[in-house]
Amino acid sequence: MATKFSKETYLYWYELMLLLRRFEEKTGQLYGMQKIRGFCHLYIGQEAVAAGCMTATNPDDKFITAYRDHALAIAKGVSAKSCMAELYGKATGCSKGKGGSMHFFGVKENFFGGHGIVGAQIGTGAGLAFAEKYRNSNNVVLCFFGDGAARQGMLHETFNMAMLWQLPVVFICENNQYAMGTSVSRTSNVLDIYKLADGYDMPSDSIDGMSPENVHNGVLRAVNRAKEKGGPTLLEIKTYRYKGHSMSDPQKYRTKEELEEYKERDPIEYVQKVLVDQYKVTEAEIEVIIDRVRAEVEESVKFAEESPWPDDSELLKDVYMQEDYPFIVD
Ligand SMILES: Cc1ncc(C[n+]2csc(CCOP(=O)(O)OP(=O)(O)O)c2C)c(N)n1
Ligand SMILES: [Mg+2]
Repeated sequence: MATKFSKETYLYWYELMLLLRRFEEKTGQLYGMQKIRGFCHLYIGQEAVAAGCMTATNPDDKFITAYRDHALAIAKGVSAKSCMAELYGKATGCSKGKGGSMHFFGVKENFFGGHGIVGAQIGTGAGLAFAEKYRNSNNVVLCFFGDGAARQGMLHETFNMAMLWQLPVVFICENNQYAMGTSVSRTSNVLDIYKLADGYDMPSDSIDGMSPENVHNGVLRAVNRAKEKGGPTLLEIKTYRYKGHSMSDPQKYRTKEELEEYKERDPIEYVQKVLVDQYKVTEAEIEVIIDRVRAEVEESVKFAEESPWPDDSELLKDVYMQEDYPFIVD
């Protein structure tokens, strides 16, 4: 039976998803103005995944994802200001302006990136979970990757070890149906990605990613399993991105009708409707939230604009190659 969620939960989901959407829309605009450069992948359409994952986890639980990372970083509590500054390449960015769009990071917030190599974070995510188990903590790692990344060899080696060692990790495949322009059916005969878990006797589930309730319920089941020493779970969360893969994508691989079909199930509009129809939230109350989100995004841009560029002396800091790096010998 579906759990009934409180008004507070819907309000939280609404404000979070709206912030993620508005932040990404602003990012798209600023990219067009060349304030933001380089690679940039927007999360618009996938917000219900972030929302459901947040209410199903604790702040101490760790998230790790691929390059489509702005929204999950913000959801985890990395400030919109430091994220926008990172997009600008400024010193106040969450990766000191040296990571850019694909490499957001927030140690304090338990957000472990932001990874540009497709599938690489699957192994790293299991490594984080190994550390949690080794330290005897009760924390869980949510390891996100795309449908394209699910075809990488890294996934199979990681699933094997994660099951062998019963690591506290939830593998979340955000199946938005395309890897750049390549549809799921062009990459494998196995269209149900959750079935990849079967080869390792790993529990798995398929979840409707346009519904924050379904995401919450499915992720919570998997998180509880991990916390009760039941090991990993693979969740295939079916979602959709409204924008192109990155900033220049003619999107010839999909029809307008397909896009419109998903937009009709937009999670933000849906949650707003629940708030208004079921919880009698007034239009004025909704406006207050919209204004608060607008102000937060505007402040983030102001902060990024006014922040300094990284100093030249920063160039070799926090990277592997340092003069005093002890393992490098001639
Ligand atoms: C190892 C590797 N191969 C190829 C690429 C180029 N590349 C960047 S994104 C991408 C598609 C990945 O799609 P998916 O995993 O579905 O994630 P989505 O972009 O849909 O979030 C590819 C092939 C890369 N970054 N790394
Ligand atoms: Mg994809």
